[in-house]
Amino acid sequence: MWNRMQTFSVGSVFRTLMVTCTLLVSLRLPAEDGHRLWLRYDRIDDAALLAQYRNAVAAVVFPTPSPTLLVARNELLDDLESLLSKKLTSQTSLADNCLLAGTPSTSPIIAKLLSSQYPGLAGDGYLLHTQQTEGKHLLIIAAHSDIGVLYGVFAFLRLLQTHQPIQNLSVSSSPLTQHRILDHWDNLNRTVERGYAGASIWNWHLLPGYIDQRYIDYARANASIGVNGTVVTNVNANSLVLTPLYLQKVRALADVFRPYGIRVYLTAKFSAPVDIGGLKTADPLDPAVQQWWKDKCNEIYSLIPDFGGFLVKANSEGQPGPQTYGRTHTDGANMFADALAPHGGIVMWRAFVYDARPAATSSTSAHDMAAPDRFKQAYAEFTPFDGKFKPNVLIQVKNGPIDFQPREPFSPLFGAMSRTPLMMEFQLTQEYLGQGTHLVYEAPLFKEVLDADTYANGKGSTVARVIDGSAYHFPMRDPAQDVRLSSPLTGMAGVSNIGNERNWTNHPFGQANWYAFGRLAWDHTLSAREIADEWIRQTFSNDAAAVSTIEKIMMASREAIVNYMTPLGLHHIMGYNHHFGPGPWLDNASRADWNPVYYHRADAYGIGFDRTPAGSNALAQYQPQVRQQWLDSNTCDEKFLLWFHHVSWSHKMKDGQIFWNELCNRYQSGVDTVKWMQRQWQSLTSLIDKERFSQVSMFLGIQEKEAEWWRNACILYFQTFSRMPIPAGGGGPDQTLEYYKSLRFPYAPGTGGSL
Ligand code: GCV
Repeated sequence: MWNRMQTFSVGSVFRTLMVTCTLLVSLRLPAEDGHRLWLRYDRIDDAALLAQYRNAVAAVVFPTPSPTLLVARNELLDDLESLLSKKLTSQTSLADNCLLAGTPSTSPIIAKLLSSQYPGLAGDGYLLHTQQTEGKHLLIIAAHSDIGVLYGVFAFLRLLQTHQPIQNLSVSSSPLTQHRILDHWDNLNRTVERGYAGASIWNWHLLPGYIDQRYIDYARANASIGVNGTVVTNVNANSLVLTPLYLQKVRALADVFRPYGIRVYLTAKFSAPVDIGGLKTADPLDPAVQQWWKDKCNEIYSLIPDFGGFLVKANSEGQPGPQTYGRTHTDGANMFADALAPHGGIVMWRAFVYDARPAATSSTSAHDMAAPDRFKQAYAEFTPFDGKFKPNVLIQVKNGPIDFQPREPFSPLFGAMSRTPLMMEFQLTQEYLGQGTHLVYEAPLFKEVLDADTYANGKGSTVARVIDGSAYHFPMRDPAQDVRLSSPLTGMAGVSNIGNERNWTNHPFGQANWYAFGRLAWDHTLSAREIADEWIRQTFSNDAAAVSTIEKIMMASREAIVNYMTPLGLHHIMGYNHHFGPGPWLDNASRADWNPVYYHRADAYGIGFDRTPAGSNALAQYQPQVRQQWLDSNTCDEKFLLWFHHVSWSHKMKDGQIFWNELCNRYQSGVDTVKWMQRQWQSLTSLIDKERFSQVSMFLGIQEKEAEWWRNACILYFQTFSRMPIPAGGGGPDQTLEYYKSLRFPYAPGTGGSL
């Protein structure tokens, strides 16, 4: 060692010093690699506003008798320091222009304020309020619970980051759903099913000894948008996670997340008593099996006292379940419910079930167009059990009847289970929405579903009100009043789009979908545009041109992808298995309802799946008012046309065009919108940091090529049936149909090696 050190020359020491200094300097520069998400808290760049904010927060009083309040206070002080370039510490006595934060138990002023002026604020809701007390101007962040205070801190910081006035505040906000959960489809080997942002962020091999800083960053980001639960493992489950070795790892994550109000949930593989418990059966009515799950829950709660519960995919796509033993979904779900109930845990039982029979023994052959309509199966499986689930069971329903397509009508289950709490399942990861590279802002999709009227309990029974419980259980809720009545379970889940990429989601705009999910799970009355506006201001810039241009791009993006992939109600016509790219011609999957041809049904007459009484009659699963609005192909909202009708190629569309021309034009307009998005983005060169600007530019280039690919492949294929010319005006396909059919992607991401 000594000899080696002796060989250092003065020159090399100098060079080392230079490199170290350069590194230190560059580490201090605000890196825009996207890791900071919407939590950037850069110094307010408007001098007048900065002065105003500095005056408004001259002092802070923030007692911290709990880990959560400590996290909240540190968050507030650190972020104020960087936003205002002003160091504040928490003091004990009030001063003029003082920010006072806490709960009724930490401050008598807050106790009085909540009881006198905000009696309706409940649960984890928060309050931002200004008032004069003993001649002092106070800015109060308050809540009944500690986690509510943390939510309030983030809401206050959001006001500053988005340049809002804070002089006269009277804002109160309570979550409209209780369980706001990210579902990770992450495997224990760190692959992520349908993940396009690298490997899983959970480094199971190094847990519990090594706590990656990202776990803390993750918890903080989720808390900032109100997410309060995480299912850390894939619904295509692995029993191993329930073994003592792995439970220690799960415990370590739970310990990190706890101060941020985030509970950990696990996916439970139905066969676990056999896989790891040494039992011969997993029959939910077998007393030994029931006892095994009770013991397992006792073990889990002894390690993780606030464990959230289980998410279960049963009898779907090869997963075992109660039907494996001749039992029902209620038998299965209620068995878990009984084991979890003494500890306050919940069961999220998925309704994504479309024929439990394994493909090999299925009666539905690959070419069988008369095979049962997959659209109808979840309803058929679950409605007979309405009202029969234990009170700590939520049925988790995907937003549409098939599978997270660019556009789906809402799942009929939302209008058909009045005695069962239903939990929304959205997919943030873009399995069917351009995967890792397409800019698609999903809030318009989420809102379209949430705002759809199920008519389940009269007009106004929107999907959102079914989810938040108000459609059946409470009088119509006035969002302006913060009244939260006692309710059955409510919840919303988003299938995570997070991986170990430095910027979390690979595409910088994927972050917006994570953000929008959290904000809507908290308050589904927010509009997609409002959410985009606040996300852009926090993530990119408050510059007016930047905000308005990015907002326009985002708001146009979802309709664009519908148009260049699946316009006018087309669905499920993508590549087999990896779901990448177009594959409308595919017809050789092992079961009929995995084939695109089964869904579009193109023939010499026309195209589309007839779900009217003349066809599969899936429409009968909706309430009469909903059914009526989609029943007639001449009046059906054209965005759902092929979901419900087999229309002729010359069907007259509302704008007077024949269907074939409209279809081609829609494909072209999707491509045109992507080109427009590119031009808009290019106009932002000087307003966006170089790294993210060029990243998004490159992704938009890929998106343009793939949009053209979708258009070309689909139009050429459908033309073999319509036998009509492609209308003028659109770019023409530059390859043959055979070329598009020949493309193969054996290493497309997201299959996790498990498909
Ligand atoms: C986790 C679709 C996806 C599967 C996914 C499944 C589900 O079929 O392609 O990868 O499995 O939905 O939601 O369970």
